[in-house]
Amino acid sequence: FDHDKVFVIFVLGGPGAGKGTQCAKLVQEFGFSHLSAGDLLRAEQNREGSQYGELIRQNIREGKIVPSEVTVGLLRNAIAAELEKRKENTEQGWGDGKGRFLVDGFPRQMDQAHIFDEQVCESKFVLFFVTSEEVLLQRLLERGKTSGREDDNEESIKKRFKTFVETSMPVVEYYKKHDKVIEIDATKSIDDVYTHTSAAVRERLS
Ligand code: UP5
Ligand code: MG
Repeated sequence: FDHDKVFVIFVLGGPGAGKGTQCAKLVQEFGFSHLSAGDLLRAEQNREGSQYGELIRQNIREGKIVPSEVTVGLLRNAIAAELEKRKENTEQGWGDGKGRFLVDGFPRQMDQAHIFDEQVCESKFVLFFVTSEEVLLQRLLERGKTSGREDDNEESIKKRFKTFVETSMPVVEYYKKHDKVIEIDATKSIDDVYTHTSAAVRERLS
């Protein structure tokens, strides 16, 4: 990877904190490319001929972390594809060829953070959405009525919470030590949360 061409913001927070929702709004305002690690894994799970389908399905249902090489590989490919598009654009005479990415729901285990740093780039900063487990549970159960996601049921949700606390919070703590974390209260309405998100991002970019 050409490090000058990639700019990455990590978006973290518990299951249902609103990472995907806030990223969609950031895309509209700032023109970032949004890469959800969970979405990439679900797409790979359903891709015909994937050797990882069953492995991904089992881990997601159990709220466990899919082996890091798989997820980093998917992210690398997605970033490379986007950069290729940008390069073509610059050849046509527009854009600066840079890719600005929101990497959503990743890294959620310490080894992933190190692998990504080495193989792709260091993130500029981390957005971290926080609210209570009660709020998260309500949101996910509500979404589960229509999402079709195999992990939006009470049993899987509890397991996702456990993994988040035990495995993913240490990643957030690590980035806090490096002064990279912008913590945002994700309890209020989507628009209220976005007011803070947007202001925080604008400040960091300026
Ligand atoms: N909603 C959102 N914001 C709201 C607000 N402010 N007020 C009221 N409602 C709000 O939102 C969730 C729901 O809440 C939606 O219905 C939304 O309308 C509503 P969403 O924006 O989807 O939240 P998000 O944080 O993105 O929740 P998600 O369920 O996607 O988070 P997870 O982190 O659990 O899921 P993800 O897809 O990232 O990962 C799924 C699984 O993949 C993991 O459990 C793991 O098994 C696997 N995985 C890996 O193994 N490795 C990885 O690197 C990543 C994932
Ligand atoms: Mg999501």
